[in-house]
Amino acid sequence: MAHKWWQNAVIYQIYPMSFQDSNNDGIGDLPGIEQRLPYLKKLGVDVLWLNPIYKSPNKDNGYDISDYEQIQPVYGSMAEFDKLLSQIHKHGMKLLMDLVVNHTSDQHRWFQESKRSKDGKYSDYSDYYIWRDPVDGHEPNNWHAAFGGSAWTFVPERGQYYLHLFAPGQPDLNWENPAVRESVWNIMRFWLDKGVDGFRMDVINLISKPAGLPDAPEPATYGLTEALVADGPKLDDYLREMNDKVLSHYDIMTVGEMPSSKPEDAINYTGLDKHELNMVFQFEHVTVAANPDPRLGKWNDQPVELPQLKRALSRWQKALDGRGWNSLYWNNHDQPRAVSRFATDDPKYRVRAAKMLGTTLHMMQGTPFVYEGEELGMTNVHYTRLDQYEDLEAINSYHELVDEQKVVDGQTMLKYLAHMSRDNARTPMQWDTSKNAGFSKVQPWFAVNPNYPEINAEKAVDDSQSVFYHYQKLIQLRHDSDLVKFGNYDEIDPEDTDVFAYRRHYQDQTLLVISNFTDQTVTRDYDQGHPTAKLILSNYDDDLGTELRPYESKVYVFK
Ligand code: TEU
Ligand code: CA
Repeated sequence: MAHKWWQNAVIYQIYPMSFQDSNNDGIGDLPGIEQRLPYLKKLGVDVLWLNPIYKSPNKDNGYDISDYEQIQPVYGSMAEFDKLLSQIHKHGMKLLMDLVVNHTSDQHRWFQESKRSKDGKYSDYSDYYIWRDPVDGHEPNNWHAAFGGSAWTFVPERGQYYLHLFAPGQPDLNWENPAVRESVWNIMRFWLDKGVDGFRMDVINLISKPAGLPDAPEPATYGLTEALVADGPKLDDYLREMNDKVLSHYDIMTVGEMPSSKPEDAINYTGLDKHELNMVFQFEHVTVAANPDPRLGKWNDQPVELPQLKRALSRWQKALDGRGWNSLYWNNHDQPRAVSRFATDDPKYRVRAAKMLGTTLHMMQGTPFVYEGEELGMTNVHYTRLDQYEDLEAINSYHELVDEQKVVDGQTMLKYLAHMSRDNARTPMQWDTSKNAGFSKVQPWFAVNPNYPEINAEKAVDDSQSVFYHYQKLIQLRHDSDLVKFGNYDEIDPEDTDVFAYRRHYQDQTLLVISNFTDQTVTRDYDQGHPTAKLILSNYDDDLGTELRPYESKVYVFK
């Protein structure tokens, strides 16, 4: 099977509103991204993925789109987008846009027309969304929405409920309607014909709903019952149609975000011989420490048990080897900062721990995604008050679980939010030690993490031992090595609670990756003393063989 360009690539995710403000309105923008292209080129990344930059009322920070073919004015004009795209290409990089088509904003003209009448006498958008009559005067089923409350909202003028798996301002599109699919194909062509290099597809495995919209089992977990809604009966058909009608006509890359997907689903949708998507974002390794009380869903402050984390990642490495292609990520705009969550942000160990996490992930098989600031070892903020949060998911969860349902007390919930909230990932990028970390000359839309004087890009680029240069080496290693890109995966001692170690084999070479996830010194002998073993990367500047120091992570090649 000929290799594809995206199997050699490393992707960098930019959260536009928090990346760089160029016109001092406190919000990141497209010219700001353009200013930072030299920094991204220096890091060595190949592709940039921008979170949504389309017109939006911003109820879910752009994941509620009101016009798919207009740039959100605060980010810039379409001309500034075209200039950014051409500059990205001039820098030898590519651009992925974020395709959010499971739902639109309720301010989209389609929804504004759809809600006016049941029989479509005003417009043919009446069945662009999922409308249902009340059942015994109530919601059609017991589904919870991801951001609190019921997944159904009643519209008196239409006399029906509409489905919204996320916020009421995010009505789900009715993908069973071929006109909806044609509208989506046209949106995709609009951006691809401008030269965009592909899409990250938001919750794309939720677009086909389970037949009959059955009730969720009780007790329902907090938030969206993703496992119930995901991977509906027509998903394959829709993805194949998308490929036939659009994707197969362009040399592009696609990654589908698939909450609660399983490896067999991913192989089905991304099989190297299939013609649907290229890879998926799965969630198994970022949901290993769910709260024992299902009523609390993702909200917890449990430390991650290493064997559970290893089991999740190894399962996907083994399952997709030779049959599909993994995306590799620790972080994104929905997840807390990796170094705080999976290792430690204690200043004594933070840099080593961030490098250790980078090595552990980037030496696996798949396409790595680096989230803005991860290459600096940026950390969680450790919020202590509810008024510090901006994300509707955090705020709604607090009010529903503490004030309404009284499932948990306020102090405990604040600890859970501090550990898991998406806000941790959305603080402005930390560029330098100037006011607001060089992100903006005015008060930013969201407070900068107070540790920016110690953690910022300017300091990192001036320090050859920084996390930045470690990520630069990891990216270079991937570009140069077929062993890293295409080797298979063999985990060593899955039950080891302190060390994550694995081998990769390709042709006559073997890679050995050893990571100590603890702040203790441990001893492990995986034959790293073998005469043909050559140390090619480490987060320490010497090698004590079988002795692994706190958060020590090293890579050997065996000829
Ligand atoms: O996230 C989908 C998704 O899985 C999230 O609901 C995730 O489960 C949750 O954020 C974990 O806390 C996508 C986008 O990445 C997210 O930013 C949007 O809010 C969501 O879809 C709706 O578009
Ligand atoms: Ca701005």
